[in-house]
Amino acid sequence: MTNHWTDLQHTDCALIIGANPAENHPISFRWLLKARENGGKILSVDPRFTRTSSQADIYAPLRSGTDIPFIGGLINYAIEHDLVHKEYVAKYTNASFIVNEGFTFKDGLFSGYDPKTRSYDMASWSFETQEDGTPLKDETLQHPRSVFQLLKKHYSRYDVDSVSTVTGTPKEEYLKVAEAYCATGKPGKSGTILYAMGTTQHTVGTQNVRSYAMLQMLLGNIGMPGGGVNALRGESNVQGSTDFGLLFGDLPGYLGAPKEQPVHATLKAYLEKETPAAGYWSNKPKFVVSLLKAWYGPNATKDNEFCYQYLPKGNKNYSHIALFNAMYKGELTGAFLFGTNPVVGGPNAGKEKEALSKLDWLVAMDLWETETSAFWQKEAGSDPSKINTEVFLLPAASSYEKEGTVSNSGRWMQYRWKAIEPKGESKADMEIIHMLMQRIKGLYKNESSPAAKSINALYWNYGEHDHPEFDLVAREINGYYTKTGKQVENFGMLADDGSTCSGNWIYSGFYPEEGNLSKRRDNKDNGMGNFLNWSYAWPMNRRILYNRASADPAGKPWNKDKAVIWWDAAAKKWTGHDIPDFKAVVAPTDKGGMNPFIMLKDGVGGMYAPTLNDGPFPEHYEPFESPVPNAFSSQEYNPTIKVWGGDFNLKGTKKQYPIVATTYRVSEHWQSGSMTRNQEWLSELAGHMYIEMSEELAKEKGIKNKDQIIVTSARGEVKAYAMVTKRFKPHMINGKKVHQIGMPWHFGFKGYATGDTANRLTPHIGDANTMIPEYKAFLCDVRRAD
Ligand SMILES: Nc1nc2c(c(=O)[nH]1)N[C@H]1C(S)=C(S)[C@@H](COP(=O)(O)OP(=O)(O)OC[C@H]3O[C@@H](n4cnc5c(=O)[nH]c(N)nc54)[C@H](O)[C@@H]3O)O[C@H]1N2
Ligand SMILES: Nc1nc2c(c(=O)[nH]1)N[C@H]1C(S)=C(S)[C@@H](COP(=O)(O)OP(=O)(O)OC[C@H]3O[C@@H](n4cnc5c(=O)[nH]c(N)nc54)[C@H](O)[C@@H]3O)O[C@H]1N2
Ligand SMILES: [Mo]
Repeated sequence: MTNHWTDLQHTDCALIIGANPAENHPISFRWLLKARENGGKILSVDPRFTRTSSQADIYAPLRSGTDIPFIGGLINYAIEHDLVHKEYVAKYTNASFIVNEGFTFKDGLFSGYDPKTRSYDMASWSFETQEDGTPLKDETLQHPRSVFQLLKKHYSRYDVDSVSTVTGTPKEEYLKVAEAYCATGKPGKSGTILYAMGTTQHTVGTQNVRSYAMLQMLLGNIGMPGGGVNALRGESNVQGSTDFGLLFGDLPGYLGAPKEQPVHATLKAYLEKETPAAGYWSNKPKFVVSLLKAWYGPNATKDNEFCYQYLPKGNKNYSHIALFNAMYKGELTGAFLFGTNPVVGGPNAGKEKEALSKLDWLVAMDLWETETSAFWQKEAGSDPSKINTEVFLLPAASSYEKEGTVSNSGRWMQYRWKAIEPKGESKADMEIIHMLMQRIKGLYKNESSPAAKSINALYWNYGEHDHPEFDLVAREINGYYTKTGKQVENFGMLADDGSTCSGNWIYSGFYPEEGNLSKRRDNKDNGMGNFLNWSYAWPMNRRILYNRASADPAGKPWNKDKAVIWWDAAAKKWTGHDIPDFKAVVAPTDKGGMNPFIMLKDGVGGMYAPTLNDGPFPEHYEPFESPVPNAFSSQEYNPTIKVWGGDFNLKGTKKQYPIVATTYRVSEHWQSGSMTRNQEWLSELAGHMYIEMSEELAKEKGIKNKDQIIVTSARGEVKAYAMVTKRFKPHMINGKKVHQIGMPWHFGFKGYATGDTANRLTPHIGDANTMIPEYKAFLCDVRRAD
């Protein structure tokens, strides 16, 4: 989230698209309902009428996989109706930048496309530059090659009629959303966009999010209280885990992992290649060297490149989809699963289960025996006599049985005290890893192979025995001065000469000498719902990112009732209810004083993003499997997604599978269900796998409510109960009726509430930038079971 939960109360309009927070993020509604008490509106855009929709002022349905036309249409509407916040756009975004002549867009393709590699050469997407290397600008936004004019042209194709025939959203509903939301373009008004998996789990997931960011910038909504682009994060600590490098291409703190290539061959070369000349990332060497010092301690010296060579430098794609493809081909020997259940949660789960049987060994750390650690059992439909995988199950302690921190969607890092002792032999994950590492170090102690060297160099100083000290890890994450051992104040103090260490620069500041700030619980409101002494928010305890943009170029809030920070001319500093984006003494007239987007090289928001794999502007492509041709171009699906062939990747045709399907969550269950289907009372509340469908489709197929039905896709089939409901309605797409069904993905064969796994149906295909699977839009067919 650019903003945070309590901040939602300040919104004039909440556009909830691709999320169902009433069920999946219920606390949000406490603040959304408060916003409504203050006159704010709630909009819900979802293929099905959800519990969120039931609380909304306006509900608009859309066909799964058509968010870009939906938002592209709003961008067009805002421009056409002159609702754009012009000063904000001209000053705080790259809309004024001039794009090179070589940039073109034709029939769904941007310039530089190579069909053989299914990728772009991005050279022609760059900006024209002035002599000093900075982009050429036209702040009147009139230049035909200014980002603004190119954007206007691009989205002029997304007029209301075209949009409505592709999305299936009735025109009347669409216009209601457009009018309500685009009204937030008025200076001083703020609208928030709340999104989650309905947005991201698509082959165009990243561009879906981009389209939200662009709309928000056009309307001047980023940096404002009650504004922003707000990802409602999923698992309790998924924000923390991405911050700490869980994504395969990242080291902690979003530092890109080095690759096996000449430009990354040495630390010096890596830093030269990866450090931009301007913007906050120009400090990257300080963060990288401090990270290496945290990991390798005194063994990391200037002379040995701070142990840089011990970092793995992989060139492969290590995403979930790629790993399971490799496993299926027999390229992996073993796997460690730390709290994950892919036999229920993975795309094309039937095949992922098969892939597990190609392993020699599998270690699962979990609270329960799950469908995954039991994949070889008869109950799973497997023949144990034919499976050679040796499975180890290490019992893990639950979140209540250990201490640690959890970072919520609003970036608040909150410490949690241990409530009870772990049951039986179960142990905290950190303890398991610590014990493993002690043993591994013992085994390699006297060896000198390259692998042994890197293990021996690792500075594992978290306690001598089998019990690691949480506090030592926490202190190292913040970082300290290597000479004195004193905690650094924040990441501003980190250095690239080995005199500081920090396990994750973005969190540096949470644990200064005075103590662990994630333990703070002072609920005094510092104004505008920013509780600055409650826990710690990264970066620098800042609660609203890009908050500089809540004030006009001179530093005066766009709206005095929505003031977050402002320039106090007499005191010569920024002041207010939050921590400003840059040093408080940088005046609006100083260099950088008008640049709210400090992480970006140019200091302004990227209305145009010449760095994404699938293009600088979001463009509509149909999902990998779609019931209709693409009405906007002859590119059927995203031309830059990686399509692995083979039987892991079967693709259904619209002839055989004419119905759109989507998957989602319910309040009563959590994820793959291990946590909830093992609880009797929750199992009782939602005990069976079911499929939601419209009355119209049920009638066509001769299906009645509660009938047993079979849903098939190119990957497999599931049996379930029919839930015939008014929540789904057929979409009218280009004058043709298209049906959509939906189903929860929580079920499996373990626990009390069992049922067929929805993911037997889903495709093994992912987004062009992140590889997140396309769980939200695929094709299927439905019939009665008898
Ligand atoms: N009770 C409960 N709460 C949870 C979870 C849980 O399992 N149970 N899981 C947690 C996790 S890990 C996550 S990631 C979050 C996920 O939170 P959400 O994203 O809210 O979860 P979903 O229910 O998967 O999807 C949200 C909505 O997207 C809609 N949708 C489907 N296709 C599209 C589309 O193409 N466009 C649009 N605009 N909408 C579409 C679905 O109908 C659904 O209502 O929830 C978290 N909270
Ligand atoms: N079709 C479809 N599939 C989806 C999605 C969808 O919307 N549709 N959503 C996707 C999303 S957003 C997500 S996040 C993934 C989730 O996929 P998974 O992460 O595989 O699913 P979870 O059920 O959250 O698995 C967590 C496991 O961790 C265990 N666990 C809980 N606490 C601890 C702990 O402290 N330590 C350890 N070691 N284990 C613990 C639980 O018992 C459980 O078995 O699923 C994805 N799959
Ligand atoms: Mo998630």
